[in-house]
Amino acid sequence: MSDEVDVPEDHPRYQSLVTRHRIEDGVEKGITSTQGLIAEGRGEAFDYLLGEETIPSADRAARAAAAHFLLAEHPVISVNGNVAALVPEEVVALAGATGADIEVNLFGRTAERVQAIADHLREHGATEVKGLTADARIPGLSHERAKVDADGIYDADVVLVPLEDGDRAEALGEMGKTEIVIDLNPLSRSARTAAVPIVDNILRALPNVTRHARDLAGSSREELEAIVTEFDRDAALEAAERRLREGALADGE
Ligand code: PTJ
Repeated sequence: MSDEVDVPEDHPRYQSLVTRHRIEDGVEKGITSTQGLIAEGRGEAFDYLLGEETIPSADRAARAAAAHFLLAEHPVISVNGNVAALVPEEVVALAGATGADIEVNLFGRTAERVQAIADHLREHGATEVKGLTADARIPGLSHERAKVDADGIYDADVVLVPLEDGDRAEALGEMGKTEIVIDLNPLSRSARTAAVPIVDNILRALPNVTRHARDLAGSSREELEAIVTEFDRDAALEAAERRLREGALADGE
């Protein structure tokens, strides 16, 4: 990543500066919305409090997410402007490891931005990107995020929805879909709605889910189902909140 930005890798804020640069670049390329800059700032603050590391409960959540992906008939990874700017290759890698579809779904949807994101994902190795047809609607949602592909998110049984506000997460839950959320804020409505909330930076969380999926690829349905059943979402949210409020020593995580 050193060629991305003119900051030495031993700079104490290197990762954060690279991340900011990717988001800025995303805005310049018409991929990320200006709202996305605000979301990034919010995420950074939470990550700082988490200690900028994957806490054990987030790792358990990533493993449960991988098990859900492998059990699913039709898993879909939903991509917005921040996700596309930050982790395009990692989205493609997770789709490859789990057979998931990739679908662009935006709060600030414009035809140009959907196209720019689809092109960007293809430049990073995606073969098929959904979300351009938008021929179905998620019931109960009035804004642009309701627009989905009939053979994509609308048809999915498991959906990964990273970095977004809560009402689509709720509406997808009401459609009976299993939702996996990646969000650094354990108090957010989307994290609280998810079957599997992964409270971690997407930069760490996505490769971690892929690693677990590769590791679990040879497991039986029974083994995968046991991982899903054993995962305790409330305990994961509580552990993350404790870490934010009290730090690493207090929570034993
Ligand atoms: O591209 P669009 O038009 O679909 O818009 C996308 C944004 C992100 C602007 C939109 O979904 C939005 O406004 O989101 P919010 O309500 O700001 O929520 C974003 C959540 O993601 C917040 O809880 C942040 O803490 C969290 N977040 C931000 N960056 C990261 C993150 N979580 C994990 N990893 C990050 N890098």
